[in-house]
Amino acid sequence: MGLTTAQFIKDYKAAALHLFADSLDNLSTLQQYQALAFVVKGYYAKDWVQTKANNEKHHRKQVYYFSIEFMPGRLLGSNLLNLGIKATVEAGLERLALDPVTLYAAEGDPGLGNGGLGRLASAFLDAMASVGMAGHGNGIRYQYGLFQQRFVDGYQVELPDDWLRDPYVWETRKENRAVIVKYGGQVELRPRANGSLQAIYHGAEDVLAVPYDTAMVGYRTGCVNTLRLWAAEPVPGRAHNLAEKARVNAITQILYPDDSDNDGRELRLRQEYFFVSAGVQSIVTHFKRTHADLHLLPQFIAIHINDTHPAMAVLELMRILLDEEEMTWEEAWRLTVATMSYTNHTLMTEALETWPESMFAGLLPRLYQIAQEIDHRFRAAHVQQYGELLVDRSAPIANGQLRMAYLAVIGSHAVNGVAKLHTELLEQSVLHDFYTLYPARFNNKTNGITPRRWVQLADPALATLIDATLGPGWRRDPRALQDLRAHADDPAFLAALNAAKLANKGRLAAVIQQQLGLYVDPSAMFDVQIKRLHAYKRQLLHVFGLLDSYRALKAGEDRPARVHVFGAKAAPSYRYAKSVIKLINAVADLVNHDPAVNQKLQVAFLPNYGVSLAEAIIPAADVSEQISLAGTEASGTSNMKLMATGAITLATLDGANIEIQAVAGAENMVTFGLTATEATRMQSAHTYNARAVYEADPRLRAVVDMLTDGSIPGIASEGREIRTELLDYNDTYFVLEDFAAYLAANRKLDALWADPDRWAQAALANIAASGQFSADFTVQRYGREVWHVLPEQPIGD
Ligand code: 26Q
Repeated sequence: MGLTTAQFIKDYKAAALHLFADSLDNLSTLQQYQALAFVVKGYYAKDWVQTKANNEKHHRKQVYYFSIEFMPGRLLGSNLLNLGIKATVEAGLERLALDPVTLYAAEGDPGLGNGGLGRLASAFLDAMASVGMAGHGNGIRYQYGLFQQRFVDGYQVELPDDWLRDPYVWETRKENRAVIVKYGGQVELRPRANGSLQAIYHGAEDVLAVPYDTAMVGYRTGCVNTLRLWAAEPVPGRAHNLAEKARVNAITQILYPDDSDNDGRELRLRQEYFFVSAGVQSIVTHFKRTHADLHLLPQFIAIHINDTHPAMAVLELMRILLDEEEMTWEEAWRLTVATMSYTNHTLMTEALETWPESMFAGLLPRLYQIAQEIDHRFRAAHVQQYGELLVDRSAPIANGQLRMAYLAVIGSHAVNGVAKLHTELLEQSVLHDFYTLYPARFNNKTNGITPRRWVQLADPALATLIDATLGPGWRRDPRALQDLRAHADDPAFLAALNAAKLANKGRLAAVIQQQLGLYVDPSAMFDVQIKRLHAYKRQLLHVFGLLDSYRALKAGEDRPARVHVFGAKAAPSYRYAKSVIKLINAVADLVNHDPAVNQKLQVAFLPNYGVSLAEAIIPAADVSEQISLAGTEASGTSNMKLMATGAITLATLDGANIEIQAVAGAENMVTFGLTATEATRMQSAHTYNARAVYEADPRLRAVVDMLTDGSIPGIASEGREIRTELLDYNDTYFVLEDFAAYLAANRKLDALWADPDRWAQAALANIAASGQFSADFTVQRYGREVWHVLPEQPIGD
């Protein structure tokens, strides 16, 4: 947009006056930020209206991405970038003697998700707008986001994330678009004249769903899509006592942390139905206003189910088509399957959602009837050909449970995993029966990230260097980064690359100093592992590696200086994960205070890892630890972000690591450890003996023994618990088995580090190859192959 600095200053001053009846310099930083956001909202408002009008006028197919989590990150910087006015606005701020970085930092970071899945959903919204695709988000406006993490005495303490305490300036409440969601009661089915059944509800509980819309601004496309988040409120004008009000408000009060325990499951079910019902209702209502014939639904609407949490969209759309639109089952089913698609994000069987039939039937009686009918028809359709056994194994209702992943597969025309290996494993294991039944539905869609946030916004030093080298074309099409390879032998370029990284490390060092009171040397190797704390992700292996270094340094061996940077939240009820957090903090205490090693080895565990902290850490990483047991991490996305800013990946052959290796080159990455096939074989043949591995390797014995021999103060019970998991429960995730290979891989990194030019070349190869993982391409593949909103292209583009 053609904004001048002078015009911006005028607009900004006017906003300050209008919103706060004062001049800019009298406002608090928060108010200055709010006024700025208000101005920016004004700059895209017309495009937002226009995008909606165009979509309607041209009857463009709309994609609705249903996700129980979204993690958009701060929006001010990305909106400015995407509108193409960042430099203009920053120049204006400078003239007003305001610091842009301070203003950006005043924005809250909506943590409406746990991790990868929620961040992916937001990356896709950014990407869809940036490729000009009509794609919107549908989710929950949680009053409290994921807990804020503090460390007290090295233990994780959770504080509520009251992110709405300051008004969220980007959202708009759409009271006139509210819908009613019904729970419980009884359903009476009364035959209609045409032979169909009319569903009449008695004693249902009505809840008002109020949408809050936030604009998703495309990168210089003029396309502005919508993230619609629903809040639960009592229906106005009806008598509600305090207890009833509290029950209603509870529906959208809290985000569930990724917990495997069974507490509060019914509330979670209410949440899922809440945003699914509200979303499907509003889609159908709007569709009927703009299209003559509901039978055209799949031609103009795609609904995507992000993991199983919104899987009951299948049932809800069936309910509306059957009960409200009076369609026959066959018609309704055909339209539903053609409209829905589903992404699976996990192979862990314990993470596959199931609901007890009794709970489901009590809360959602009509949906339960529909699920039963789907179950009957599924069994009837396939029993002849495949036999009782296979059909019972894969039916959506069995053993008193509704199996949401199976329902999602049966009710969708397309099903995908999130990396090649993950999709293959889905086809071979968890969803194998369905792969037999519906092979054509299965497809892979490797995840992606948005280089706009992770490179352009978070790593201006690198972005400036790339501009100077290639010109700005990579900003729109990051595949152009491949051209950086031509500079692999240019010493000046390699030196500049190292200098940019060093500057970023200096900035992170300041954050570490400020947060932890720890001085770290920016010239040391920054070795980063940032992700949820989970046994399968094996932060423990990383700790063992650094304990081995601690011992080696104490014994007088020389190693390049390393700073181990961790960021990780543990689910509040996940005991083992919390013990590993305590362990990391205790090890940090030990090594950081030991003058015999702390010139060479330091540990910085930054609390409250989330999108904003990731923006500070990622550009400063030299090493990206992606060390999950092969076959357990569906894809990973921090692996992609870290490679994009030039970190060298230290990885197992898991998830998208395999694809990173393929594009970056095996010589530019260090891999180690069991393959997925080897791990599975050892598991099923029961050939793994963790204790024998421990006994056989003196280095391993030494670090495992440190858990319990008092050499790490303050972890008596945690150390024992972890040791028990490893030696008595046979080390579920093969930490001990992969230990020796992990050490060897680390020595390879040390050798590479000793040659800064060679290191810079490897970093360069990663940056150059990272463009492939832009979510822009991922959503285009979904658009062509799953949602059918883009023209088909030959496979293999
Ligand atoms: C389940 C039950 C009750 C409450 C919460 C949950 C819950 C919440 C969140 C279960 C799982 C999640 C999130 C899962 C997730 O983030 N998975 C990650 O998805 C990424 C995007 O596809 C992948 O890159 C990661 O490999 C995968 O772990």
